[in-house]
Amino acid sequence: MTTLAIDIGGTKLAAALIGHDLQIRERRELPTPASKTPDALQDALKKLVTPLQKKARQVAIASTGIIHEGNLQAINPQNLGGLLSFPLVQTLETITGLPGLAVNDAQAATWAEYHALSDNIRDMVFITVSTGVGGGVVSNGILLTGSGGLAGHMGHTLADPHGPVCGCGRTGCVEAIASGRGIAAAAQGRLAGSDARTIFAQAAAGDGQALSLIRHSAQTLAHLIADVKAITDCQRVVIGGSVGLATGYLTLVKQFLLQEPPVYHVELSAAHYRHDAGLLGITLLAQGDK
Ligand code: ADP
Ligand code: BMX
Ligand code: ZN
Repeated sequence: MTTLAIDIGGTKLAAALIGHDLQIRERRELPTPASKTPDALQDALKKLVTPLQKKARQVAIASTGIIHEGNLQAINPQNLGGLLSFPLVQTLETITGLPGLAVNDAQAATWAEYHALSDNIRDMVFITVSTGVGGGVVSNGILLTGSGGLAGHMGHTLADPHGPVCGCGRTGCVEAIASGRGIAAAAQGRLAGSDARTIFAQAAAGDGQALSLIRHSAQTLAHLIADVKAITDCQRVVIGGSVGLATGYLTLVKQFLLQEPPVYHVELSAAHYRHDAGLLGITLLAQGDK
């Protein structure tokens, strides 16, 4: 059965047709509209999926936000231009006329990445460093989603009590420091107003401030990984998202993790499915794979 898979992130929307063979066909991308009202997101989704929907039998949505009973509730509305909530499944079922399913983007990506690991790994954690910092946990082979969809939202654990205020309402969350938006928000002077992609390019060109912003993000992520190891005793942590997959970032995170006591060390790897982990994970979940 062909699935119309959709990945809704804070920066980009992606959609593709994916068959039982898990091959991605006709992948499309659009920028995520930054608007407080749901209409802009609805219009963008319609534009994204209309060319694909005729060939699909179901629609499967991996989305940023807490996803519960088919609805999106932002934990950090700033990542979506202030949008607080959105009826995901209802909207996409109406647009496409197909039956729908929705799961958090990082939880979905976790499921795909778990399947890419060897069979002897039963406990793993996936972290996306992207517009925000999202995550997912597989414990003894089971994907944790929580009773209300919140499980794995480790971007909102405390990194620095004196750190920046996070859009979720807490102060000093990992996300407020380490995410693409967090990196960009801390930029000053010549780099003020630049996005994370530009800051990485500046770091590659030798800019000192850009390098230190990226190092601060990577160090914050390494501290989170040590906490995650203490909580889950996972055998692997997989890193995804455009910041997480950016050249040199994972190497830095590994270096910072080695500065922690050995009990907190865990093998780190880059997402096998790169930027498509969310699309593939939600397809696996929609196919009933558990
Ligand atoms: P989404 O959050 O929509 O899933 P991404 O995973 O692409 O999207 O993450 C978006 C964030 O990654 C933005 O902050 C953007 O500036 C940053 N980014 C995009 N491309 C790169 C890159 N090549 N290197 C570093 N950062 C990047
Ligand atoms: C935020 C939160 C998570 C999401 C994570 C990564 C919102 C809108 N999103 O912590 O649900 O998994 O960002 O999202 O509150 P991304 O857009 O960076 O992929
Ligand atoms: Zn937060």
